[in-house]
Amino acid sequence: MKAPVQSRRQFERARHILPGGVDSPVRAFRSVGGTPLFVRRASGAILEDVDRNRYVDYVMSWGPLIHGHAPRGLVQTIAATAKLGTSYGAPTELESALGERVRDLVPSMERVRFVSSGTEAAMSAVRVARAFTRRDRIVKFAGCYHGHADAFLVKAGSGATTLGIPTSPGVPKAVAADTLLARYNDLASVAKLFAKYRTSIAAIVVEPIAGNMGLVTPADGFLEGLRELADRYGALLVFDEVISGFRASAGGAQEVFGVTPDLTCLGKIIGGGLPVGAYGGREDVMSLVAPAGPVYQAGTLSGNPVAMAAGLWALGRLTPRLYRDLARKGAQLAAGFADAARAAGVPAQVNAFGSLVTPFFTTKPVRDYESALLADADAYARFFRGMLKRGIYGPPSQWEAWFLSAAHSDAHVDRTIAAAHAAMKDVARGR
Ligand code: KE4
Repeated sequence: MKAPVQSRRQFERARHILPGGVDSPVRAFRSVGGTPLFVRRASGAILEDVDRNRYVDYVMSWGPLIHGHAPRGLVQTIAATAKLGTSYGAPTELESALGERVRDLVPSMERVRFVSSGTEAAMSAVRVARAFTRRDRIVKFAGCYHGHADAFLVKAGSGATTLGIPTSPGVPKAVAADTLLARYNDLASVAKLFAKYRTSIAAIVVEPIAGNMGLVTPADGFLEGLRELADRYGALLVFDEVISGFRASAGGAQEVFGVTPDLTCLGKIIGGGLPVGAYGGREDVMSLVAPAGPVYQAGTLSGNPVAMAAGLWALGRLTPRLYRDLARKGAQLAAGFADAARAAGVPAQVNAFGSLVTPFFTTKPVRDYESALLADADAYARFFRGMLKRGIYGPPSQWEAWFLSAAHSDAHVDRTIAAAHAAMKDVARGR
């Protein structure tokens, strides 16, 4: 790998206009050290930085690129659609087509509203849940991340945890007070909140497969238990499937685990790499959303035609073979990380689900935020740097997931595992 000379230069320039030199905090390499790599281009599984270094990429734009970077057909679709116009602020049939495709894949989404990010999807879903139930409180889980809307920046995962600000300044106390915190995979912690707040809770909001404290999968019965508690107290169950949607399976985590939420939030894959989020669910709930109902939510670029076309391309290629291959390669990568850690005598727990993997540098199983926070972030940083210098670009944070795509070949995975054996030795040596 060549020294990041150009990245350093571009980062220096960026810091004079962009807070922290980036447009999203987790990109800043704060917890792994070194200069964030500025990207020149990417194709398939390969990312090239401005110093012409090439890496096997496992950030993959944090999840949207299940088909890899810039597949030819996707680029052609985007170009062809853009030639007709890039945005109208008026309805197009592309929105209905993508909405119908989403409902085919996720039948609980009887009605869908497109927005431009996962944050917008989650904040809007909570607003309509509050309106439908006429209640204000919500339950979220420590370590889960649902975007940066005020209500969610309480013990939030992802970049908020990475930067050590899980509860953000600027969130009014009154807002935070309506956000009740439970422990992931701990139904008793949720039951306790309902016992206390009973019918003042509008919704339980949960990542059915958690990706923002690093990867944590739901314990047996956890999601079913949330469904039962929501029903018992008349609250809505909101699945934030921004990561797991179309990734855990074509129908998301709700299809895998057979638990049906009242509302679902989507993002990432749904836009094929362009800015799309969506929320939707029961028709009686979504009928409250303006202009059908009184719950206001709007967006200049919501349902953008180019983004809709990209989403249709991406959701049109979610074949059983794709998920079989992703699961095989994900399992291979997870086993490779575990073998490499064992061989180097480095304590590690590797969590995996399909094409999502997180190596936690800790001796104890990671099943919630508390156990995730026990992971050694410095050891992860050494692993990250060891992989980077060997041409593997992983997420620059212990509390994120590694994402595979259809473009990751067996050779890419083998190369990654070989690099992991060397990088784990760096970790062991404390380098
Ligand atoms: P966006 O607003 O970033 O599109 O989506 C927010 C969001 C909502 N829900 C879940 C489960 C999410 O994972 C996210 C965003 N994920 C992070 C990565 N873990 C985005 C990366 C970033 O913040 O730069």
